[in-house]
Amino acid sequence: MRIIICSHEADIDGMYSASVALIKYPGAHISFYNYGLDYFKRMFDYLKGEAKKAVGGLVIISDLGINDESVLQLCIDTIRYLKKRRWSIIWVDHHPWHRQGLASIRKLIKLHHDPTGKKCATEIMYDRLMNKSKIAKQLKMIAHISDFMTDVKNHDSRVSELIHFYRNGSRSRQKLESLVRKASIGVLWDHEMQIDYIKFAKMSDFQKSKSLNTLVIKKVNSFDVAFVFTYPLVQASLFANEIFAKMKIDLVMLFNKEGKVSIRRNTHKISCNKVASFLVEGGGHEFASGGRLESDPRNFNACIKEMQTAIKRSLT
Ligand SMILES: [Mn+2]
Repeated sequence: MRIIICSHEADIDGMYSASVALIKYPGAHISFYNYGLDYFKRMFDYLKGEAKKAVGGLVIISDLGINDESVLQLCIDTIRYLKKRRWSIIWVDHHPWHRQGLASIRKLIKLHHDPTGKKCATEIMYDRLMNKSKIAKQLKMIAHISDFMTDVKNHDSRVSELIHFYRNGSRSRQKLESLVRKASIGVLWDHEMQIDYIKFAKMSDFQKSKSLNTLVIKKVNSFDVAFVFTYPLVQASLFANEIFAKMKIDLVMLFNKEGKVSIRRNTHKISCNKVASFLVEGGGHEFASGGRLESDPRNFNACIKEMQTAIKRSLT
């Protein structure tokens, strides 16, 4: 039987939740996606294509959620087609979902959704699929720390950085898949990753210092907010933590040349998710979220103004 794992390319949780699924189904095929209509379309087209080729199969979708109307119908059509071709679907996620979407999809498939903000996708995958495996247990603990940024001091961020590097480099798919496969057999780091990491570290240190030069601090209501332009190899969450460690900032908004925004907070008084909801395609969690800018990313002042407005609107 053909088994396909579709997971989120974004971070450790996306990778390790796929690894946990792979422990259960070692022969599975793996592919990675992200938020946005294009990615979901690509995923659903791929799945339909596979179901067309063969009757009977299993799809595991992980760490991705239906958060907008435009993907919902596509998703329902795909699920109906898969079921007609006698494929089963297991869907594991912890993101906030579009409400009707959640209700209608829940009726159709096995959906393990935990929106409490207490568990990451790898933990849900572990609970539901693989709670006897010691490797899976280790992976879910690492993913939790990385997702919720608890216990940061004991957290080895190199894997997160490497994922970021792979996503932005050549042979991206193969590199990510190899990381997932290695993790599924308990190899969390090896010589190949070490070589890649050294390459990455040199380039990203340079880009981090260039990014820091663009940092602007503004008062928004009573909060100190940092706005910073980030170069491609700068990983948003880790860089935000470095900024929080260096300066007294409540919120940081990072944006890149594609106009993509990442929002991270250092106070519980601001909801990142709410700020994001005032951006284009905004979404995410209370403590970490993202979206896109309408302004031209080359126009820093316009970008900062747009982000300031989003924060202000989130605070009323
Ligand atoms: Mn996740």
